[in-house]
Amino acid sequence: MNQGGFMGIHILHLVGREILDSRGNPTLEVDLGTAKGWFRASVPSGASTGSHEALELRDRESSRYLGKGVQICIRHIQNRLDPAIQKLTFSSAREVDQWLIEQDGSENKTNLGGNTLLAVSMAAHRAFASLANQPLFEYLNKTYFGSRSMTTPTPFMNVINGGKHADNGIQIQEFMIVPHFRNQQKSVHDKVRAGVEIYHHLKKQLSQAGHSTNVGDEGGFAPGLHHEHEAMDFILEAIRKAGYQVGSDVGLALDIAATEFYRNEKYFLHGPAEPLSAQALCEYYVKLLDDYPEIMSIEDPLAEDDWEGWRELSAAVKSRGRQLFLVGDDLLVTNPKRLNQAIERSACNAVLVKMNQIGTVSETIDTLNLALKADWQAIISHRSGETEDPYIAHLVTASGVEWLKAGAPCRSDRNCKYNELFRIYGNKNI
Ligand code: 2PG
Ligand code: MG
Repeated sequence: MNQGGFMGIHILHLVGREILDSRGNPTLEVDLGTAKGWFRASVPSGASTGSHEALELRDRESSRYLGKGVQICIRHIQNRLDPAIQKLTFSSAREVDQWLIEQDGSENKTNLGGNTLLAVSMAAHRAFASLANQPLFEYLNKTYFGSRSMTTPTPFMNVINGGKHADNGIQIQEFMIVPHFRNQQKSVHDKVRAGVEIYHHLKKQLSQAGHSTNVGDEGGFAPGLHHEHEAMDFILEAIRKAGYQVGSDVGLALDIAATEFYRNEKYFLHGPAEPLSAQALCEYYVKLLDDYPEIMSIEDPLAEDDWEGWRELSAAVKSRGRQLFLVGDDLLVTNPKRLNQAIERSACNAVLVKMNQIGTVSETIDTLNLALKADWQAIISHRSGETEDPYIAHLVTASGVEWLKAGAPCRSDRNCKYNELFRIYGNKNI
């Protein structure tokens, strides 16, 4: 950055405010003021968070929003960041991120909070995009991805919720449909449409079978099913009923979120009566993959620090020649150090990318680029607690990555991401 430099952006103001996320919890929104106008961004919040994520700073005052207020972030913005930033001019959004990281000065954003830093970082990128007269996706693409060519995004839509995102007794957190249309050229509109049609068929079937069609945190249904097979069978039937081919048109993806049921080196996938060792759990997955060949992706099948379990599953899948995305979410927390470790140990082959796990836009993209360089798959992801900010639709477009995990096509906190894709891709039918 340069003091009073001639090029770049002079940030005149930073204003933080508390808004509500999709779960009715407070979260942070920032307005960043420049001579060109105001730029706004808000941050999401997870429920099944990895312990290695950047710190999400909250007030912890139980008398206010049950301790979840973010007034402390607002004070950091008002008292520390805003007065300091007004003296500076930045020539790139990455410079703003570097400055934010220095202001925090900790390994895991524990001083100012990953949520504080991310909100400012996101807004700063919007400001720089505007300065360049570019939509956000184009600015991110040119700045960070060497103008890597676009790929039509394919949604991972979470249509049945369990685990921490629902109260229905299923341990697996997410059952997703992936309308990838492997052998056909389809637009993003067609892909999202397929997901919507399957979602509505699923609702009809669940209802006809006497199940609740109430939805969980990410808009997927949360029926009181007893076993994961039941959930998958309902979904496969819905895909067929909607007129799509299971496997070649639409695949299945699971987020096990296994850290949530891991205690004392045992996995309680099927409740307290059936503790499973990592090895037994891996055998279970191998059988599941045989029984359901349409599963194309499994996220967090093992706990966040069970490196040996991950390596074992990865080797078992590879030795069977099974094509599968083994996705690290809580394991990797969008952190380049953990990603490098996973690459060295062959722990998995895909990374879930969540901006608030690491705390700035440029660091998020550095991790993503590291994964792409290692020929890994990457999935750009929302959080279970979301806002109406459709930022991730721009990030997935900019990166040229195909996969966007953004929840069921239900509730505006999820649909705003799909709607933004419709705007970005317009009538281009790409
Ligand atoms: C996940 C996410 C998003 P959360 O585990 O992948 O689906 O959930 O935001 O609660 O961590
Ligand atoms: Mg996950």
